Amino acid sequence: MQLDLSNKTYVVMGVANKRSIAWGIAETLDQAGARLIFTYAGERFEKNVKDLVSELPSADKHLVLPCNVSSDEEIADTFAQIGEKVGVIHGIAHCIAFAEKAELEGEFLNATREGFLNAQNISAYSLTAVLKEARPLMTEGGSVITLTYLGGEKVVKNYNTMGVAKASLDASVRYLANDLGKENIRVNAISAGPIRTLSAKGVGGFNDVLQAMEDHAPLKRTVTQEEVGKSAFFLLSDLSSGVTGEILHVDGGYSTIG
Ligand code: KAL
Repeated sequence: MQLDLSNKTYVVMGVANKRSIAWGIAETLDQAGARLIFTYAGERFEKNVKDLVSELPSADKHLVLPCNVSSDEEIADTFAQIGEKVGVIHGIAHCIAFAEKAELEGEFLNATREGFLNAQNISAYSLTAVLKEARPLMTEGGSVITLTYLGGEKVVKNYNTMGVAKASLDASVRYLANDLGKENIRVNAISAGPIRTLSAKGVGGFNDVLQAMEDHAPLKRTVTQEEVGKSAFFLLSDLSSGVTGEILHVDGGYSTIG
C-alpha cells in the first residue's frame, strides 16, 4: 500500500480559483508529493491558475496547460504535450461542468436543445473524450475521478439540465470503468455536497441547499474542499485499488436521508 505519491503524475482539470473543488484535490495531491499537470478552460482562468500553482510547496515540478474540452483537437493536443513532457500519467481529476444560466432555473421542461446538448457536451461527454487521449499515457494503470452531484440521481430544484448531464456522467463512469478495468485503470466519481464555488455563484437557491444540509444531513453540516480532497486522495491512490465504477458521496450523509 502506497500513501506517498511522489513517483506519480496526475492531471487536474477544472481549477477556476482557490475555492474550486479541483483546487482542494490538487492541494491534497501536492502534499502527498505528486507531480501535477493543471489544465484550464480558457484565457480568463490562465493567470488565476498559474498564480495559485506558484504558491504550492512543490510548484517547480508542476505544469499548467490550456485545454478546452469542447474540442477534440485541443484535448488531443494537450495530451500529446503531456505525453512529451512527462510520458506516463497515473490519474486524472476531471472537475469540469457547464450549463447556461437559463437552464438552471424554473422548469426543466424549458430546456432548449442547444442548452441541453451543450451541458451534455461539456459536463458528461468530455470525460470520455479526455479518456480516449489519456488512455495511451496510462501504461502503468491508474485512477480517474470526476465530480458529480445528487441532482443526477434525484430531482433537485433548479439543477435541471445539469441534473440530466450528471446522470449521463454517472452512467459514463460505469461504462468507462468496465472498458478500462482490464488495463487496471479505475474510474469513479465523487458526489460532493454543496460547496460555495464559482460554479455555484449566481445560481438560484444555493443558500437553501446549504441550509438543508445543515438541518438534515447526518453530520449536520456542509463539507469542505479539503474533505473532498481527502476522498479524492483515497480514490486516486492505491488505497482504493479494489474500487471502480463507484459514486462516492462526500456529503455528510445527506443522500441517505429520505
Ligand atoms: C441545486 C444547486 C444550485 C445551483 C444550480 C445549478 C448549478 C449548476 C452547476 C453548473 C456547473 C454551473 C454553471 O455552469 C454556471 C454557468 O452558467 C456560469 N458560470 C460560469 O461560467 C463560471 C465563470 C464558470 C467557472 O463555471 C463553470 N461551470 O464553468 C446545485 C448546488 C447545490 C451544487 C452545485 C453548485 C453543483 C455543481 O454542479 O456545481
